[in-house]
Amino acid sequence: MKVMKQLPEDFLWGGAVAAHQLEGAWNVAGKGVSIADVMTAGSNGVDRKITDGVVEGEYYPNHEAIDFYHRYKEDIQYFKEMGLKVFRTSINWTRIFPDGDETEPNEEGLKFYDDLFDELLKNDIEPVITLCHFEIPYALYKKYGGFKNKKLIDFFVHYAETVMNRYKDKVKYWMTFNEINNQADGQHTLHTWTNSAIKFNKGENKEAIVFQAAINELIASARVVKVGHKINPDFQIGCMMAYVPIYPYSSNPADQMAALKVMERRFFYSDIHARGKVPAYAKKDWQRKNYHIELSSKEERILEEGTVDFIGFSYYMSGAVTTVPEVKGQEILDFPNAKWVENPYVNSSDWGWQIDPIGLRYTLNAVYERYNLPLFIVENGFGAYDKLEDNKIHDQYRIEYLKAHIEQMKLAVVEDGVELLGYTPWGIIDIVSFGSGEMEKRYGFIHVDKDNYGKGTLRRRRKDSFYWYKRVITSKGQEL
Ligand code: BGP
Repeated sequence: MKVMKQLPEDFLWGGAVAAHQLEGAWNVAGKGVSIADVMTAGSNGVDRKITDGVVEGEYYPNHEAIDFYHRYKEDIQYFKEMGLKVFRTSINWTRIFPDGDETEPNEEGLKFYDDLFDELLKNDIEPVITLCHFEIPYALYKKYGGFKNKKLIDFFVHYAETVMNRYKDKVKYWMTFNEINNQADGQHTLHTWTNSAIKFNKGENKEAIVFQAAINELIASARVVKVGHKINPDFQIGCMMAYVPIYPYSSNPADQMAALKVMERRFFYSDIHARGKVPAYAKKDWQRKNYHIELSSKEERILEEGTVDFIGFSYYMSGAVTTVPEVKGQEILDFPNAKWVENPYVNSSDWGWQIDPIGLRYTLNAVYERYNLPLFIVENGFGAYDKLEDNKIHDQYRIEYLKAHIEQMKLAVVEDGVELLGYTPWGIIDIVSFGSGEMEKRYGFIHVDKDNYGKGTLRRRRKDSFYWYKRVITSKGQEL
């Protein structure tokens, strides 16, 4: 047996973004409105909100974002200089089908991604594509109530089939729904504005509806896996999960059980994506709560036949839970006896995200053992305030974060035998933050001159992390 001493030669070093967070040009060339286009900024601790259509006088940071739509050629030169092998972005569904339910695609939108992918390939960078990264057409939310409606399955499959056919010789790695599990993750909220775009009716049980939407998305994803493999048998079609390992706060067996149960809420999605079956724990949960989730035997077969080729995931932090009454914490949805608590063994970012590099090795091991499929870290990074000094950004804190995570990633591959396709750190260039809508929560290795209020020249500057990552890639991960 070959013992791997370092990362494989063909390891996919890259960077990740999402269309709506960087492209801007939200209403040009026939593009429709997506839910991301009606989200206001959330600067200064105010949450983002979804408005009923675009309201005059509101500020929507994604409308211009960093204007990648017009500047991608320049940006790709930076990516090339850094040595990226892959670039993960998404296709903005509303550039292709403005309202989501049309039969004929918008040629101008298709042409944009043709040009973008050609430019990447010309510079030896392979595109890695997410089909839906929180960019559902707003019309599908308005007219159909989002993914709780089974009609969206056909719309999504038609969209996916259209772009997979069009780019079949340009894209090999695809992912269906970004962070599909963060809509019902067992934390304190239901993030229904992400991929499911659910419009609730009065009196509806929100949790049941979220599970229904999730099942519909999982069916859509499974159909896309099948369709994609027909279009090009070489396609690698994966899911995309947000993995946050949940540790028991203490060795109290009740804490162990609580952590396991909360984790099931996250695994539910990849259990279906990878194993093709609704897990027993979910069926029991639905039964107990009297939820009627529509899933026909034909659809069950679709789930079985459309399992994914790899597991893509984001990793930023870990969490901890306890049942110990004396320990203070935050309520967890659906788990009245357990609470989220601060883990005393890890530090937090300025946004309270618990920094835990060992958690990445733990996750790689746990997920690989659970599914035995190749893994792909498609997001990891450090959101921080950067300071421009003498035209430079000395972001040593970001380098430290990434270095510590890459070290653990290497251990998972070299020591533990995890099969890992690649690593694409999040927000390779500064973009609009999804959670806050702020520009000043920066992840990039390339700085973009723009502030939380939309002011700035959009000038790009290399940060210290740019030069550092370039060295990491050239040395194949040896020099950190
Ligand atoms: C993930 C999303 C991204 C992204 C990232 C960082 O949840 O897939 O779209 O933005 O997290 O989050 P934030 O921008 O809120 O810091």
